[in-house]
Amino acid sequence: MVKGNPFSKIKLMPGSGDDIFKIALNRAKRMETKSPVRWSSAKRSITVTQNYIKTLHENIVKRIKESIYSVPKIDELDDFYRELAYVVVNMDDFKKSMGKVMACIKILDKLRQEYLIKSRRIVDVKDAKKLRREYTGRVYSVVKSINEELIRIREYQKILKKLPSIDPSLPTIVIAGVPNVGKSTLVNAISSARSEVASYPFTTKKLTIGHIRLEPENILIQVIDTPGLLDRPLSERNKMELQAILALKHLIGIIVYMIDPSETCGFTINYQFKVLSEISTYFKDKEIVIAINKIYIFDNKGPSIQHILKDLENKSYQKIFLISALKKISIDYLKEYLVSTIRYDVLKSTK
Ligand SMILES: Nc1nc2c(ncn2[C@@H]2O[C@H](COP(=O)(O)OP(=O)(O)OP(=O)(O)O)[C@@H](O)[C@H]2O)c(=O)[nH]1
Ligand SMILES: [Mg+2]
Repeated sequence: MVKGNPFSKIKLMPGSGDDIFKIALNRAKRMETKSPVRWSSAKRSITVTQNYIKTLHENIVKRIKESIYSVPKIDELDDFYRELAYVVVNMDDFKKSMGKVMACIKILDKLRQEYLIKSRRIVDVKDAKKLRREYTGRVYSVVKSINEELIRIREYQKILKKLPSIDPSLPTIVIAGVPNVGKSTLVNAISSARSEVASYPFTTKKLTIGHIRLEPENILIQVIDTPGLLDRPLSERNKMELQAILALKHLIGIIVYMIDPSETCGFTINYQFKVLSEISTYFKDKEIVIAINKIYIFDNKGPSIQHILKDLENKSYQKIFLISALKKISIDYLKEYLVSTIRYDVLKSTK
């Protein structure tokens, strides 16, 4: 099974402390009417009050704990998601907020205990009502005191839930290149057509994710493109964007950098070389394969293919493929190379 975003199953914290309190209070109030009429007034008042205390407590605490426990332990996650989580969320603040909320749960537990004991001394209905009112007031003020934290936790949870669904345990081919160069078309051409779409932090563009299954070893390879990420010079990025992009290091098996020699993508060859050279610098230890795309519409207006090839050779890029992602020209060669390289790496590492 392909793993995805570990935060996707987070159960969001309710919108505010008031929301949690109101629902719990309604449930507790319903308990006020439930008690056998045969009992004496004092016994009935005690039972009603104890049920009220337990119900109010349980409905608040359960809802909050459920949400907090549904957040995976950040520091136990794989490098990719841990790093991304640290970039998109102020982790100190998040942890502090959760800590404060859990401390308040302890106070609520104590209050429950205290009022259950007090309730044993109830003598009549009036007494019982007074105690319930007092308990309710104290619970409300505790919940109110963590309102800001609850709201903040919910905001952070929402951000984490939105992280892309990528499986960091799979060998991954990352397709890079300037906008419109043909990245998504290539993902679809070399991997399962059933591509998923996910959003990555700091870009409004959607990533395409596909898979290739290798037989007979049953190795699954993930192929993703990088619109809004590896599509312009990294030196123009702010620190947070750069960190989010560099988190990709934890995934990458091979980078395929696509070049559009026809320049119909709207970017000159010079610019495309600039982006390539920055990716090469930032991802120094990764293999970069060059895919010169859209070859059949090349019309000699820009630099010739020979010229581009010479330039790439001078820059020591060795694996270069001339392809068309759209017309599926030489896609098999490119795919075969990528797949056999990854197969070799995987088999070598499991030996
Ligand atoms: N003529 C020609 N057009 C192609 C080829 N490959 C892709 N295209 C076209 O180029 C355009 C952009 O392709 P996409 O795959 O969307 O490019 P992209 O790199 O994913 O673009 P962004 O996601 O915006 O960064 C589309 O109209 C494709 O049909 C090709 O080999 N030849
Ligand atoms: Mg695309």
